[in-house]
Amino acid sequence: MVRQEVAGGVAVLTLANPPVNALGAALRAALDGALAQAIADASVRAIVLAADGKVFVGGADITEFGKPQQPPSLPDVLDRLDASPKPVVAAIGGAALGGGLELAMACHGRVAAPSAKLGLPEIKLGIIPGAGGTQRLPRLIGPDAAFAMMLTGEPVSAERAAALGIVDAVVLGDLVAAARTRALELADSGALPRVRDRSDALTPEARETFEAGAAEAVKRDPDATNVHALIRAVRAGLEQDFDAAVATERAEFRTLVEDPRSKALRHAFFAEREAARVPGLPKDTPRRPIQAAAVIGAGTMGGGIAMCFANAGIPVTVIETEEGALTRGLDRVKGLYAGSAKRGSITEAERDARIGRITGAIGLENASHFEIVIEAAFEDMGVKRAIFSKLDTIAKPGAILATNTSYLDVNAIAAVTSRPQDVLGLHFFSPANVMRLVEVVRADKTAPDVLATAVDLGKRLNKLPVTVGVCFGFVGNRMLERRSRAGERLLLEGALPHAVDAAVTGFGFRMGPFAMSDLAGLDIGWRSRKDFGGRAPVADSLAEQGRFGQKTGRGFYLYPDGARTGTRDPEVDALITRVADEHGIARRSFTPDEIVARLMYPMVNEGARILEEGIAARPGDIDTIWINGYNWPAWRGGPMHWADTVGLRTVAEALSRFAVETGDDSQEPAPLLKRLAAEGGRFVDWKAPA
Ligand code: 3H9
Repeated sequence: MVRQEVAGGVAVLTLANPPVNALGAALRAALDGALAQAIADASVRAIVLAADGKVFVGGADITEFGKPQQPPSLPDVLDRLDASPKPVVAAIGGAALGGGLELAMACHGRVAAPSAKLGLPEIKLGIIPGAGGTQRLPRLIGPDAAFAMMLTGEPVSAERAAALGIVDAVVLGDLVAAARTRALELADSGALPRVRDRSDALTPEARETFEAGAAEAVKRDPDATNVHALIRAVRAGLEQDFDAAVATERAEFRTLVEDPRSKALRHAFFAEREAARVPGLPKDTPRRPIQAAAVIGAGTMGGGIAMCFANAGIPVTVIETEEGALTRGLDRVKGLYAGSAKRGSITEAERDARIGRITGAIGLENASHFEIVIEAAFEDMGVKRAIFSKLDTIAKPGAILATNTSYLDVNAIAAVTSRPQDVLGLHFFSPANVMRLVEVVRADKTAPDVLATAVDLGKRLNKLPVTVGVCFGFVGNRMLERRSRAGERLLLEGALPHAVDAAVTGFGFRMGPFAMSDLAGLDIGWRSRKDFGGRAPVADSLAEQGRFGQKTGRGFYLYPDGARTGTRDPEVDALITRVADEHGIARRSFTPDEIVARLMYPMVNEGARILEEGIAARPGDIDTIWINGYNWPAWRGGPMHWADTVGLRTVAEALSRFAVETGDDSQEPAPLLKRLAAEGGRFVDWKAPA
């Protein structure tokens, strides 16, 4: 796991623990042993720490968290590294994250390749650095800059790391050779610069800026236990000696690892990675090459999807039926790129390059020479079938034909073509250029190589592709429909929109369902219910009055003078009471917990049905979809993980009660949920029948 080569007085220790050199017990032991050997070897004057692969070290091994710790611990290994009488220089060739950066900071020197990225992303896993990171980083770059970096968890580039003082130099050529040179220089000079001994960056100004940043962070997210712990750990470094402060950090880290938030975030981390693997689709499934794409429709979705391709360096042609719509669509895209360049998130050259990859064309016949065509036209079966039957005659043989439908039957769309094996759904989320989630909808006849190509393409577009089966609304919207239905029912039973929204934001969503409806436009749901059936008496009454939400200044809330946040409208409250009376529904008050249960348990129930039907392969896929497409709070791990934490018996019993209270039999627990509840089981342990 650690290769050792000694030459010219330098021992080069190379970590080799694919895929990301995570510092699991075996690697820690191997590193500890290799270090001890190099220190004991009289022919060795200096040591270089390098790593195989694209990643230097991806951090501690997250799979070990929550399990009994196997020695040696990472802090112990780093203590011995730090105390080495011979200088150790880290050669950082790729990402040095979490424990990886902590390892590098315990060395006496650090050089990095230009492509390296350095960061302490622990906060994203609900924890804080636990191997000296909260102490060494402030000593290197000041508590203010270190706190800011640890608070976002975002890595910095090698160049930025050098400017901040995290690495000594960025090396263009042979990294290990440069590290050797640096290590020998240190050995010659007799210097053993240890980060723990430094205090020059702990200036009064930096302390003050840190405290101001800490106060702001707490105000933004008062319930984030790990933010509070991070602040205490950094502060300890300013008030206590290094060893005492490291002990404080370690105690905070240990507590956080057991925190339900961290468990949920770790579940989300692994679920996201597992989602990329499609059961039954062998790794070596052939892929179809994709060099350029066509997108049909220059609306908001079409434009956003085209941007995804342009951003990933893939030329894309947007096809419309008439000049006006095309120009409007392309102008909107250009406007978005101009905005990004103005904000500094891309350079002007990058803006021009991206715009340059998007061309427009009028007429479907222009889709003839692309390897993939994505239809993003109006959400109407007639429209989609007409497009696909025409595409069937136009597209070149082997082209992948994808629909961006968010609800419709992809099998029925595929059936109008003579090549259903080439057809699948690619459900992007709005705004498509921003949202990471893509539901890859595998239709009955989709060929394995088409599916594998689509999943790969999703990754190439920097998206999170999750494969789902065909049903109305797929995974995300099908479950959302359950929540919407429950929300309407709650209104009629006595909870007002603001109370429902407050319960949902209190749960951790950024927005409640009614504020969300107002933002999206009430006309959308209203029209779709007209097309597909279903009644939402309150939302429909509002829409019938032309109250479409923010865009008309009135919806569930009022938006006077273009306000972005709504205020309560007594007229809406009165309307709700009237509709409830008409339906003979008795009204009562609901606690926030009751509201959350009423809204979320039916979603979990639908999730159970989705699993039973094989629409989603794993509970984690459902969680990944909800976290990345619908703003489900990641620290609650997604609806299925959350249901496990609530207890499936509690959920099932409540659903049976809701079925009686609402007179809606579909609220009865699904067979899978019922069975797991009876067995004391959890979704996380559920496996699809082979
Ligand atoms: C920490 O360090 C705590 C310390 O402060 C204190 C300790 C005392 N552990 O993402 P990918 C797996 S906390 C275990 O697809 P990429 C991953 O599950 C840690 N496994 O690759 C996947 O497995 P599979 C702080 C890990 O090239 C495979 O590696 N560090 C770990 O797109 C490939 O992963 C972080 O939070 C891990 N640490 O991206 C960094 N990391 O193939 C977390 C990855 O079976 N990692 N795996 O599905 C990442 O951000 C990315 O993996 C990385 C590579 C950027 C490194």
